[in-house]
Amino acid sequence: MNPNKYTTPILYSFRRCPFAMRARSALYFSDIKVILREVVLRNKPKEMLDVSNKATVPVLVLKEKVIDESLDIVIWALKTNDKLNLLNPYHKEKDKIIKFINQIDNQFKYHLDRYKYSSRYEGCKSFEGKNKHRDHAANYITEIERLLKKNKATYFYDNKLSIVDLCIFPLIRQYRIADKKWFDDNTNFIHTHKWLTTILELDFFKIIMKKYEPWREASMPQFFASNL
Ligand SMILES: N[C@@H](CCC(=O)N[C@@H](CS)C(=O)NCC(=O)O)C(=O)O
Repeated sequence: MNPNKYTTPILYSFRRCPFAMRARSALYFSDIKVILREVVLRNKPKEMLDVSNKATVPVLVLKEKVIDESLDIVIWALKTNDKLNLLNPYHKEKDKIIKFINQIDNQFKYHLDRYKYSSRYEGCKSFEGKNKHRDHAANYITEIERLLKKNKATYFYDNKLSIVDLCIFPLIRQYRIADKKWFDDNTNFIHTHKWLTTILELDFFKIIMKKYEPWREASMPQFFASNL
């Protein structure tokens, strides 16, 4: 059965999910309009689970296929239309940048979750304590700091916005939000702070963070597009 009866792609999304934020960022920069279905994570729609048994957002439903990994959505969108050449580092150093993004998505995110949502992990065997996980995650920020400092840059690659910035900023933003004062006062994070602030002040950020009502089967389509 065709999972999408519309000609417009459908994006199952969750506003604050860093992976969905990265997908919406790429869709924004590729000028791809989608029908956005805001998901309540504890009550995921059957329509989404029917097309992807991973049960995570984001999920992009095209006429011909379903893409249910955020990085794949980013790459698909930018390959479709990349007027700003955001894929430049991917074309030039694919393995290196995918490895870097994967590290943030996995190792960094592991500690981020235990720092930001520490109460969920109290009593778990592998839980080392909120601040220990904060400090483990900080090692990745140190690496980000080193890269930005080394290149004397605001952005990661060629000092221009790219897939690397779009993919990792939502996770670093979450890390800051866990304790803004601690992050902002940390003199070891000066370049990362500037980088994050610069990104959050770009026009696209307001658009990708627009609020949508949770989707129900009877809902009228709500659209997400760069010009909305
Ligand atoms: N590797 C996936 C991870 C996506 C992910 O973990 N999304 C979270 C929300 S941020 C989710 O849907 N979790 C399922 C749940 O909370 O039930 C991707 O990059 O798309």
